[in-house]
Amino acid sequence: MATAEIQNRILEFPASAEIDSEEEVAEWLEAFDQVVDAEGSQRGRELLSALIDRARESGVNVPVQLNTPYVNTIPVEEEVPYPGDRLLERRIKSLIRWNAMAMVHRQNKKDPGIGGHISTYSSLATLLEVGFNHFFHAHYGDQPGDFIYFQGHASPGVYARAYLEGRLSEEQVLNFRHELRGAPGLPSYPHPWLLPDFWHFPTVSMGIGPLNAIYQARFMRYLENRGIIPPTPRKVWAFVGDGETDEPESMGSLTLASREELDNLIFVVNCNLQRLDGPVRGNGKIINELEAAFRGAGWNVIKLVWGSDWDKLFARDKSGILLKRMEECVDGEYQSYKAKGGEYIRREFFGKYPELLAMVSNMSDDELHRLNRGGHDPQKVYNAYKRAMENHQGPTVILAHTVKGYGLGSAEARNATHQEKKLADEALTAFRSRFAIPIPEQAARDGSLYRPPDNSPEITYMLQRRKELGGFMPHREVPASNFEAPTLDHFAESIAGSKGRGVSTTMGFVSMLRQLLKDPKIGKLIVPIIPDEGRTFGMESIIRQVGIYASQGQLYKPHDQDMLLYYREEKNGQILEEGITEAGSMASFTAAGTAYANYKVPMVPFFTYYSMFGFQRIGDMVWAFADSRGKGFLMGGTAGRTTLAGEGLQHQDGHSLVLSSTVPTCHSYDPAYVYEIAVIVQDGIRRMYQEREDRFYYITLYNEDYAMPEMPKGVEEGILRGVYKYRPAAKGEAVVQLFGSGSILNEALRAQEILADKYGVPANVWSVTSYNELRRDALAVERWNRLHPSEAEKRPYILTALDGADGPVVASTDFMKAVPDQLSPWLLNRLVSLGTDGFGRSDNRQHLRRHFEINAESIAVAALSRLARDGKFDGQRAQNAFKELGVDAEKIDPAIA
Ligand SMILES: Cc1ncc(C[n+]2csc(CCOP(=O)(O)OP(=O)(O)O)c2C)c(N)n1
Ligand SMILES: [Mg+2]
Repeated sequence: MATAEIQNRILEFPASAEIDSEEEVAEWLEAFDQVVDAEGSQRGRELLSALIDRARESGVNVPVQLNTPYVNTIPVEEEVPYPGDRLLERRIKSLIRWNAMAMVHRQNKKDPGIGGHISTYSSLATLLEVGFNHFFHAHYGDQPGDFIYFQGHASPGVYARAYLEGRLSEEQVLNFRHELRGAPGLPSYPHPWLLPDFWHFPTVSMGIGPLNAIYQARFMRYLENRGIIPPTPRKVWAFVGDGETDEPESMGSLTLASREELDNLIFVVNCNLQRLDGPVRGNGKIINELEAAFRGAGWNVIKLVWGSDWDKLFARDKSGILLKRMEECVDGEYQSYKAKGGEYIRREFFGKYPELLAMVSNMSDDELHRLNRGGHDPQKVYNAYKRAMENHQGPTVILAHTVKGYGLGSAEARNATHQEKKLADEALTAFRSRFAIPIPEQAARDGSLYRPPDNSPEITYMLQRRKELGGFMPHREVPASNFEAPTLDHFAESIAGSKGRGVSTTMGFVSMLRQLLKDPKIGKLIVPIIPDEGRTFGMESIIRQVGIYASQGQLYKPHDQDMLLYYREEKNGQILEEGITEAGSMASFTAAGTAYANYKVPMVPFFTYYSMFGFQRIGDMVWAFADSRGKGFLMGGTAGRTTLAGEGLQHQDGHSLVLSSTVPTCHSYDPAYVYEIAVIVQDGIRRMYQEREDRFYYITLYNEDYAMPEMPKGVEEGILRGVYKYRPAAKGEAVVQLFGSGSILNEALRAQEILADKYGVPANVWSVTSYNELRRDALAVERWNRLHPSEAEKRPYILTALDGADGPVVASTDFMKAVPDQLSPWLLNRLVSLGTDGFGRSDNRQHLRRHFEINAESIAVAALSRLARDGKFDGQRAQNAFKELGVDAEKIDPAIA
């Protein structure tokens, strides 16, 4: 076979005009064959590669060849025998198949439309079972375990195994997709939020698993190189759908894995040739396409195309005709072969060439149909995994050829198989027979679960295998912690104010981060993450302080080496400078923010980025982070539609706070002053790591410089809950309440002066650090009141805080009006929201704020206008104020401009 393979490879090279003699080619081939026959394929490979080098040196244009023939990468003569009990493992796998199918089937019988999937797992079963029985190491004692990213739609199979292992009760399994019945149930897919002692990684949103797996493997090395955890042989396994590779997230970071030489990373692509609607590449070959992409990206590629049944046919194939036919067929045809059966395979596949047809003349149609694919052959899978484990030159991908809906009879390899949820009675009994499930016919028709007794050979074997590999998987555990958060005293510098110097909240935050990095207790746990935006945020000093993580160290002398703040890269550098990839940075944030559970080290990530390119760009990854019970700080820099001057429409963010408000465990803040950030960060670290609450933070950072005041006394609670009175009216009882957030608080303060000085209207100014926290509190209180009508009504914090403060509330923000509008149910018609709805513009802050009607003048006239409508101020005087303050009442609405 090896010879045919190589011949084919050579013949595929474009014919050169100079080679006019077939004889000459034959001579070369013969010589080559002799070497391979005598010294093996490795020697053949070396020879070829030396020849290619020589050709290149001599200026011969050698074509780049990223594809190998459509056969297994591991030749049969290099395989080792299977170490397990094949028969027993097959029995176990059959039982898992049955229970996985039965669990989905039953739910849909009793509750039509509840959904579930059986065909993904049916194609993945062997790939997972060989792993469970021989490769996946669990975490136990001081032994670190492997990380496994399961294909989300294969969850029934993973549950079915845990059921046989005795880890999930029958009741739980019977409540698959029925989580809200007052009894333990099972979530549809891998969700640590819903099953926190089981799942580690949410994967079901296509593309998120593979991307996170790459950065997980990289973060493991980061922790090792920084001495936070000892180096370990553990692996990150990512099971990925072939259709899933369509997602840019799946393929976008492949070169990071090879650049970082992540030999702790193994991808297994389940190439069942189908996605949801139909074939992945009906007109081509997904395995070859992926082979070229992964190899081009520098991965070690193992093609696992054909099962052992084909070996004897290959052995008989002296002319290479079988391989030729395999190369000719496209995936749409391969799918049809499995969907249509043996007679069709004989006619359409083998029948194309008489020689090929003759090769299978002694085989029945049934035998032809059963000719297995690599991903369904434990021997081949074992060898591929072993090879992957032994590879120490970067990441490995195994491209495993499988059949979607394997074993599902008429649903096998059909386009509609992904959506298959219920089997007909005959299909159930056929399934029972095919996989020899020892249950009565009626039980089969009912889709009853089946678990053999604890002392059966199957259960004994599978438990023994898992014991040897360290325990059950998946299994998530959060260790006890004696983490002590730094107190607010540690943030003294941030709380003291800037003594009149103009600084931005971004600068204030960077100083705070520098202090945290120096902290003897938690400094080393801090993980600063930046996507090529460090300079924008003034982080050069941090780069100098703790260095950028570079697994190879710094192999060059940086041009700015003589400067104080040079570009410092180090093997144990602390900063993750991710380059221009918010998705990759978010994946790092996810690895770091879940390290408290996955690595048992409470890493505290701060991911600082351009706020516009956060939630709206990678919102689904943030959602998965929350599902993962991730902790840490998302710092939205260059925030605000008008504070970021000059950049215009694509950059100016006025809505990330709307988006962040949708994530249940995300706590969003929009601080105006550095001391507010200090209070939020200190309390955040305490709550997440000391109190072990599953929450994380989104904090906006602005780049406008102004004097940062010293923290007034007694404002901490207000900062954290969302609002506090910052500057009361200088004279008289305030008749208007001005709310301001972030940089726009300064406009509210200026408006307070205009109102007092020019119109004799006293106003209080409040800093609103979080409308979202105020809303959540109010909703919770309201719900309690609704559920307890006989008890004394409670009051939301926003109303308690405003006690005695009357008049309209004019809320101005650099974000959309929807942000303050979150409080409208409680402020009723008192609320006037001023915000930045609409597309941004390139201009300076003064003009931007006038355009969006959130400058001090616009705030002042909004207050007067509202007072006039309430009959508390003269209408004509209010109208005149527009002219006096230069606010154009007839200009276009910025929301539609
Ligand atoms: C981001 C995203 N888009 C769409 C879907 C819906 N979806 C679920 S499974 C699936 C097809 C999966 O095909 P493949 O990756 O080949 O997995 P297989 O089931 O074939 O193993 C799709 C489109 C999803 N889960 N996530
Ligand atoms: Mg698929």
